[in-house]
Parts: sequence; C-alpha cells; structure tokens
Amino acid sequence: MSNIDAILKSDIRAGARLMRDLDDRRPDAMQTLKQLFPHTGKAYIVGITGNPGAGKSTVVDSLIAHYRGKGERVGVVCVDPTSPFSGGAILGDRIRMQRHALDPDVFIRSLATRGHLGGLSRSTFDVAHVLDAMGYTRILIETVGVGQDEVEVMKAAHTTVVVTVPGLGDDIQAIKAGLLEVADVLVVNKADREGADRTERDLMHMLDLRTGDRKDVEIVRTIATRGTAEGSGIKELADAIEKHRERVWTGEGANARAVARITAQLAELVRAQLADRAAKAMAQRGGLAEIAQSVVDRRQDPWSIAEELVETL
Ligand SMILES: Nc1nc2c(ncn2[C@@H]2O[C@H](COP(=O)(O)OP(=O)(O)OP(=O)(O)O)[C@@H](O)[C@H]2O)c(=O)[nH]1
Ligand SMILES: [Mg+2]
Repeated sequence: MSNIDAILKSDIRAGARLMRDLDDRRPDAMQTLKQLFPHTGKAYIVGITGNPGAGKSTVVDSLIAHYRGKGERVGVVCVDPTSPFSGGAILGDRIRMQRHALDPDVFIRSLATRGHLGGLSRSTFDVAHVLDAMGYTRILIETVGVGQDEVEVMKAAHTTVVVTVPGLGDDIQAIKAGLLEVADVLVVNKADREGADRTERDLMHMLDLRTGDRKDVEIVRTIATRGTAEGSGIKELADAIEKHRERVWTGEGANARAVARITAQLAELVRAQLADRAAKAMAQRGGLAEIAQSVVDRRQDPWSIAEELVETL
C-alpha cells in the first residue's frame, strides 16, 4: 500500500510519520501533502483560543466527547507557542485529553514553537490537511491567544471560539484588543465560579461596539470540567458552532468567505517560505554577527545591508 493510500485509509502510523516529516520540511513529505490535497476539504475546523489556563484543553476534551457521541471522527492540533520549554504545557494538554488517547477515531497532535519559527500557522495548516485527508471530519485547534502568531493560526479555522473566564477584570481589556476581533463564538468557561454574569455583561458590551457581521457573536457559558453532562454547556457550545457554520459557510456569501480564507492562508504560506529562504541564506553566510559589527562601527548602514541580503534570495 502506498503512503497516500495508507493515509487515506487513516493509518495512524503513516499519518504520524508524515506529520513528523513535514516538520522537517522533507521534500518527499511535501510531495505527499500536495497529492493529498484533492482528498481534503471535508473537515470542519474549529479553533479554540483564549487566555492561558482558561480551560481550553478541558473544553476541547469535552467537545471531543460530544462529537464522538455523534459518531464524528475528531482530529486535534494543540499549539503551544508560549514557551520554548513547552514539554510541560503540552504534557498538560495531553493529560487532559488522555481519556481519548486510545480511541482510534481521535488523533491528537501537539505542535511546539521549536522548529516552527515563524511557521506555526503553516505547520497547523499542514497538519490540518493531513487530518482532513485521514478522514477526521471535525478538527479542533487549541492555541493560547497571546500573540500575532496565534491569531494567524486561527486563520485555519472555519469557526473561532474564544474562551474566557469570570473575574479576569482588566484582562478582559486585553482580550478586547486582539482576540475579540477573531471570535465567532465567545465562551465564559468556569461558569461554576463567581462573576460569570458580570463577565458576560462585559463581553456583551464590547460586542455592541463592534460593527457589521462581527456583531453576530453568541456567548455561551460552560463548565467544561463537567464534560458533556447536562448543564456543562458543551452541547450549547456545539450548537453555537453549528449555527455559525450555517450562517457563514452555507448559502450566499460562503464562496466569498472561502476565497478570503484561502487568500489569507496563501499569503501566510508565501511569508513562511520567504522566511525559510531568508533563514537559510543567513545561515549559509554564517549568520549576521560579522555584518552587524560593520553597522556597529558605522561602516555600513542597516538598510542597505537588509536590501542586499534580500536581493540574494
Ligand atoms: N472550576 C472550573 N475549573 C475548570 C473548568 N474548566 C477547566 N478548569 C480547570 O482549569 C485548569 C486549566 O484548564 P486547562 O484546560 O488546562 O486550561 P488551558 O486553557 O488549556 O490551559 P493552557 O493550555 O495551559 O493555556 C485545570 O485545572 C482545569 O481543571 C471549569 O469549567 N470550572
Ligand atoms: Mg491547554
């Protein structure tokens, strides 16, 4: 059986191997990915982002249970860009989702920043396509929403869920700045804690300030630690995601939205490839330290050097 066939038949080992090889940017892996592309496009991708510790992994874990209950096959990408020593956090994500580890219809893949410099969203994009080709019809991407990189990662998603918690206070302002802009569904998790009302009101107020289609955002309260049990809010969250899907990804306007999404992804791929080339070119000339010295000594100006370096690409 060829590698392509194995992946289309959802062979776990073949899928995991391809993802590893893609990490290493192996040309044969890239070739396989390209050949898989015609077999993709069936998965619905949900991004889950929010503050560190908001309960994203717990929400993901409960959503996995929900979708499995409906017979869907679920792929998960956990992105942990915050820490270069990411073993801990990724381990935490894994432990939180461990009850699904033995389910062959759940595939969990973790991505760390290491080896993905500037290319985190590209790696997420690649992995999502492999999962899609493997027949995982529901893909969940978890990422901490702290920087631009993570916002870029969310461009791979059809629906973006932003997870907040009660009592963040000023942090709500931080959410407002970046994350609220990308939210299609807002979650107030840890609703078993005090202050969920207030948080919901604050969020609603912020949403009121938004314009156009970005206004149409549902707020859902969850207690993710209760799994799919009645009152956990997970079913309501899944419903809100489906509503967004219907509103945006079916009927009129869906194609324009798809074109906009791919346009953003293409731009990101081009940026990532150029960054790769630049990194290689700089490594070949033994880094920039020597040239930097000439700038320190005012023998050369930094703009000309940057231009020259780009010319060599
Ligand atoms: N009380 C309460 N605790 C929760 C709830 N959901 C998650 N937690 C707890 O919050 C802590 C963090 O949960 P995670 O799911 O790891 O949060 P996260 O956002 O994935 O964290 P990072 O990936 O490290 O940013 C854990 O101790 C969870 O058990 C909830 O609904 N209520
Ligand atoms: Mg997590």
